[in-house]
Amino acid sequence: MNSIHKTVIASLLLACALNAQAAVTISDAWVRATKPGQEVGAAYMTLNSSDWSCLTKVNSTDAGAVEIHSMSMDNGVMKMRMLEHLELPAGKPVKLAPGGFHLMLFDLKKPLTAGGKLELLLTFENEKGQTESKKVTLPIK
Ligand SMILES: [Cu+2]
Repeated sequence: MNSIHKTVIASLLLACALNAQAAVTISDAWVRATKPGQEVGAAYMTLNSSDWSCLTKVNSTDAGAVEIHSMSMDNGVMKMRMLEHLELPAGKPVKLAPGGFHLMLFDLKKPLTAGGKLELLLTFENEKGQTESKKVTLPIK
């Protein structure tokens, strides 16, 4: 292989690396059905990012606001805390599940009825500060 070929291949590989966004896989996403009159809901899922990234923002057209929360036991009392962002280590799944991390939906515009669906827009930011938004449809359970 001559050096021109090598240069072409090297620049192609570089272009691929630059185009590669942190690929975040979203699985097991679901949202809990609300009781009548309840205006707050919670959504759960597993996030797996190929490269280090952060979940920085969540939006829904069906909720006034969506916050990222953590939950932990403090002297036998469950405590929730709002997080500015949720860190996703490279290749390590982060589970949002009852009793732990969750997305809290405020000012729900409609009741979340079991069997229905809810759409969320998740925004991720990678190490370089590039953002990427992903739409997720969650079954209501
Ligand atoms: Cu919460």
